[in-house]
Amino acid sequence: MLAFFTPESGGSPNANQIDSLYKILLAIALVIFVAVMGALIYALIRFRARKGAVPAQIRGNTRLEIGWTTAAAVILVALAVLTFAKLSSIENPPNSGPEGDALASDSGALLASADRKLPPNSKALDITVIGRQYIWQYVYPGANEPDGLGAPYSYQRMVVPTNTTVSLDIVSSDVVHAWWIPELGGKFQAVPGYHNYTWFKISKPGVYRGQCAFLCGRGHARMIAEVKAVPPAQFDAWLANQKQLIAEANAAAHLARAKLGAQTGAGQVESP
Ligand SMILES: [Cu+2]
Repeated sequence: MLAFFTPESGGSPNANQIDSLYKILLAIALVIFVAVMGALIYALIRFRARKGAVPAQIRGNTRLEIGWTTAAAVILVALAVLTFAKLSSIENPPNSGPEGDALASDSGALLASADRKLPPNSKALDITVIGRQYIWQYVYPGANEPDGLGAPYSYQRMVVPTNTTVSLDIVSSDVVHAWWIPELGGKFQAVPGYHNYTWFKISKPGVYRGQCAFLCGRGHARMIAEVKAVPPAQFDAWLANQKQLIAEANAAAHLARAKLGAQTGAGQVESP
């Protein structure tokens, strides 16, 4: 029941921290709500209008006013302290587990950016998330050409290893989209010409679902996203297979292009 009123969590430590912070604030707010409403209802009933009765005419109460101003300020300060105490574990990723560390690469120097938060040992699996009308593309490390081409990628479903800190670089190739897998943490916009960063670290294998959370056009509702966490060994096998499938598809496209060129006599069709 409580889960219905609070953020989704359970997939990644940052999502769990957001959830617990929300629950603490909710509890404090509930206590205040019940106290204020209780006092109001009590006053309504206890001092309701009666025939001939003249209500007490009270003009100000310095002690009471100082009291409620101070109490409100103390509550605000407490909430701020609590939020800042939790903030670091929401923004800063932890290190990968031992098996995940093998898959993470040292991205400290390569990806130096004030906005991108890296784990203490600066090793993470870096995945670029590209929003486009109307599908998500995920580009993995492993480009085999200097221009960055040849990197393995996937669409819609992102496969990641468990116990590995995954660092996301979120971009867009057309309009504004928003990346959001609720159980893995907060929502981040994919804005053309701009980079947004977030991270997650999944401990148990499973599928975590979400979808584009920013109206991006007529196909927006179909722009779903999925993160599938698998044990590191299985991830390695998936990535190798993905590379092979892409290479095969590229070879087939080359062949088809050459054939088409020969048929139409357009021998000057450029190969990419
Ligand atoms: Cu959208």
